[in-house]
Amino acid sequence: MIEGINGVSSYAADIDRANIIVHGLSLFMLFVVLGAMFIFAYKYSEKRARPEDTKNIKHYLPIEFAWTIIPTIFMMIMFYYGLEALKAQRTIPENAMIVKVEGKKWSWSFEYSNGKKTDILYLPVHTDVVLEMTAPIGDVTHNFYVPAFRNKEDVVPGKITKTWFNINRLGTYDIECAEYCGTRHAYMLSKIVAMSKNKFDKWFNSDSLEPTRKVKLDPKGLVVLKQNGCISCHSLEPIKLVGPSFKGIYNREVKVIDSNKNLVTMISDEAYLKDAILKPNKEIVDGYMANVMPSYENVISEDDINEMINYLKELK
Ligand SMILES: [Cu+2]
Repeated sequence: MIEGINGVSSYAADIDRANIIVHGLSLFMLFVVLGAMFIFAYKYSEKRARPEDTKNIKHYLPIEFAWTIIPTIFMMIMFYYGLEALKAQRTIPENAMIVKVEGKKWSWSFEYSNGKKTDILYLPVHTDVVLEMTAPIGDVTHNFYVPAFRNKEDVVPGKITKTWFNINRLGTYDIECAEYCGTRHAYMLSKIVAMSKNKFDKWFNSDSLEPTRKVKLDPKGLVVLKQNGCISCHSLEPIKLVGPSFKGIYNREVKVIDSNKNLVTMISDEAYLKDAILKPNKEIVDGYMANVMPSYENVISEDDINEMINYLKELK
């Protein structure tokens, strides 16, 4: 079964029902109209009927009532089920678990009430979860979309939007960005891992960033890179994405365009890397675009930046 065919949130069934009713009635109407069109085109074609054979009917009240009242009833049915589904999806429950979401070009990050930060959203099943979502000022509008939950909500710079769901089945579900947001929009992906309440609580109260102990823990520097969405634009492999690859980035010669628009050669030492994180538009590596990367000044702590650079040094 393709993941997400069966809805797994508490309101997915309402959305699916509205969807089937709207499409079902629309298809029915389409066949009625097209059917009548083909029957009349055949019956009254030039070969089969002359104009004088046909009575000149100016008005036929019963059919005028029928084609006004029946579609109106259909519209009201669609409206009713659509509204019910929308209400279920848009009524944010009280006393829910809250997770802060940040969507930026081009990654998602999640922050829990105890300060834990992850790039995958770990959640308990059978629990109301409210997401408080935003994007950094200067970024663009994104859209938090979990197909399996039938949920979709804009994520707007400088504004908090909310969405909620209650997951009713264990599993792993895709998060996508549903608002075109630039070069790496199609790769702005993450996952929701729905776990039992016990497992979630244990993880929530632990120091671990990943709930499965079996997995080898990432080095601190890599955790910081993931949490801040760095690797959605800078590959850990020797691949050119929106930004240069991280592989072998330390201590090599780089041709950059400096602030006076001159092409100069620099050595990517510690100071250079730090500058590239805090003032990304000061020097632009030749062949890349300016004003794509946001500054991480006051976003990533000094310690974390050092951990990142230590990690990059090892990535030969
Ligand atoms: Cu996006």
